[in-house]
Amino acid sequence: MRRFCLTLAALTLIGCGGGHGHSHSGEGIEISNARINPPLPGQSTGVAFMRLDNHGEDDRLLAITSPVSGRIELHTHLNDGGIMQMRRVDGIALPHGETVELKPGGFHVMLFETTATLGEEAVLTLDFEKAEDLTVAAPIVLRGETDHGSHSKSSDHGSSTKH
Ligand SMILES: [Cu+2]
Repeated sequence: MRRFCLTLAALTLIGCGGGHGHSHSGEGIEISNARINPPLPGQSTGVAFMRLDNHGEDDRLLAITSPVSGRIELHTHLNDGGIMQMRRVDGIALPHGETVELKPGGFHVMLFETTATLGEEAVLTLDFEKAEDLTVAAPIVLRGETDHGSHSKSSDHGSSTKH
């Protein structure tokens, strides 16, 4: 590919993107292991986790929406003098080529007044600063359970699984 780029550059006087081998947002962001923990008994707030692999350019996860919650916030955990505190964040940085894990004790997704029901699935729609929105069907499982099934992979067609 290198020789082709040099030839093309010589012929047309345009570069080949600086030689980083980066492509643009086409390779995109991959979501895996998305899952939702339903509220504990007597509570109404659920929490979602997932893994994000950014194969595209530097980006940010800005927001998440879902039919099972009218208000979803992105949170992180901070260790404040030995006490773990949750803080809302405006977004989660997704650097090019890196994996960001939303997991217990770190970044997580809070679903307020959620109707998420154990054993069902809910669609999460992720809004990014640059990349196109992605939807993922997340199984609703008890805390500690994970789902390694292929159906939790990100897909533009995932929303068809939700009634
Ligand atoms: Cu939180």
